[in-house]
This record gives sequence, C-alpha cells and structure tokens, in this order.
Amino acid sequence: MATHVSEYLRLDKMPHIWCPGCGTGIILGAVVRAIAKLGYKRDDVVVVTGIGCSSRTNAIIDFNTFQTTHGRALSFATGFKMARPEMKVIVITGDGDGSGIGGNHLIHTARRNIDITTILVNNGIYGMTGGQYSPLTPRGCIASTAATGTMEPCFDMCELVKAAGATYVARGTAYHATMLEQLIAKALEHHGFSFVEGIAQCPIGFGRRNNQKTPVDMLNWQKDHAITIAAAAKASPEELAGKFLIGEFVNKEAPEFSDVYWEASRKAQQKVKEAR
Ligand SMILES: Cc1ncc(C[n+]2csc(CCOP(=O)(O)OP(=O)(O)O)c2C)c(N)n1
Ligand code: SF4
Repeated sequence: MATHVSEYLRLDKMPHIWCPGCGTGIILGAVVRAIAKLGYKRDDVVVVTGIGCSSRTNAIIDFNTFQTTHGRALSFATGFKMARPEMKVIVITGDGDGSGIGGNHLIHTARRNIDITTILVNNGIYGMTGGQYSPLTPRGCIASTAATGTMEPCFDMCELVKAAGATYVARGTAYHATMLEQLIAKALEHHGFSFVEGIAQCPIGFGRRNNQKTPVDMLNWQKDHAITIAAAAKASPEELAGKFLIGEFVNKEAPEFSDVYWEASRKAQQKVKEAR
C-alpha cells in the first residue's frame, strides 16, 4: 500500500497542464486519496480517459493508464474489464466527454451494470477547446457558443444514470473534497457500475464569462448552492430553490455484467465438453 498519495502520481510529468485554480486537480486528489485509503496496488488499477482537460489526469496519475478517443473511454474500459475482470477499472471523464459525445456509451454501460467506476468531472463547459457549452451547462449561462446564454436545459447526470440502471450513484463537489473522497471510495468498493459526479470549477472557460471572477468565487458558489440529501429532506421549498443535491443517491446490488458473461461462458464450455 502506498504510504503517501504522491506515490500514485507521476511527479516527473509535473508541471501539469491545468490553469491556476482549475477544479480538476481537486477531483484527481480525491480519487487518489480514495485509492490510497483502500490500499489498491498500482498494478491492479486501470484508469481510462477520453479527451479534455479532465481527461489529462491520465498524464500524471500513475497506474495502468489509457487516454482514448473523445467520448470513448467507457468502450475501452469495458474491453479491459471483460478481459481482466480482476482489475479495478476507473474512467475519468469530462461533462462534454461523458455526457455529450460519450453520452450514449454512458447510458449503456450503466444499463449493463459492468463493474467500472466512472468519475465525471462536471465543470459545466468544454474547457479544453475554449468554453463551448456542453449538455451540462446550466440554462442561461454564457459560453463561447452562447453569447446571450444557453437556451437548453441541462441534464441531471445522476438522475440519467440512475434511470439507465447504475447501481451506485453519487454527487460531490470540489469544495466538499473530503466528502467527495468518501463517495469515490464507496464507488470503488461497489461491485457493479458506479458513477460519481464531481462538480468542479473551470475559471477560464466558465467562471470569467459567468460573473464568477476567481476560482474562490466558484468554490464559494459550490458551497452556497450544494445541499446534502439529508439536509434537503428537512428544508422548505424556499430553502431548496436554486440548490443541487450532494451525497449518495443509489447504492444497490444487481447482477454484474462480467460475472454473468463469464459464468455463461463457463457453462457453455462445460456443455461442449460433456457433448464430446
Ligand atoms: C471526435 C472529436 N471531436 C471533438 C474533439 C475536440 N475536443 C477535444 S476536448 C473537447 C472538449 C472536452 O470537454 P469536457 O469533456 O467537458 O472536458 P474539460 O476539458 O472541460 O475537462 C473537444 C470538443 C475531439 N478531440 N475529438
Ligand atoms: S480550461 Fe478550464 S478545465 Fe481546462 S485547465 Fe483551464 S480551468 Fe481547467
């Protein structure tokens, strides 16, 4: 087991590419601390990413890492999990990568309930390519492709993957980093498709266009607008207005896809042997 989180990072790849105050590093820190706490061996973990600032976590996290094509991390991850079911497979994806170009893959991976932990870094924008709006940009926000504000409602990703069949679903924020770490640890321990949305700040692509001038303003926004599921249960409609929920939404058991597949395969091979 690593004694310090830096043992899970490729320090020789520093400095990283992220802008000062970017929330991606905070989410990465929560992932790494959760893995360190669980004591996974470096060789037993696979981290798969797509393309985007958040997907660049793969450059500095020191496991078996694969940076794939935009939106396709879950397809590659599914292949790894099927070939090596004993490995701990993690996908780190952005809101554009995971809910836009990769949205179809996400709902079907959730439906299949394959044992992959997906961390979706939701900064509400396409950060890497200059701040275009994504399916998770809240309605009315300014983006480089929405000068007067987006006109579409955004997805609630936790509701979406829950409806698709995910068996562990949670949301945290960069501000609530310790809680996020705990949610990620539970997701990693879960046997089945687990999904954790981490609300993060992109001061460059989102904040400066949307009246959140500094990373601290953005973290304060997370603090002021997040409410735990337990607190929300006791809050009035007025207190809940404009708030989003954080915590664990789903934690249930269901048959896991690679178990089902390999068991069926074993039985089919047995039948062939008996027929000889
Ligand atoms: C097929 C394809 N389309 C578009 C792009 C360009 N592209 C690269 S990163 C990116 C946006 C990533 O946004 P997001 O997933 O939200 O991650 P962030 O950068 O905000 O962390 C886009 C559109 C690409 N690399 N490949
Ligand atoms: S553009 Fe946004 S998401 Fe990308 S590194 Fe900069 S602050 Fe982070």
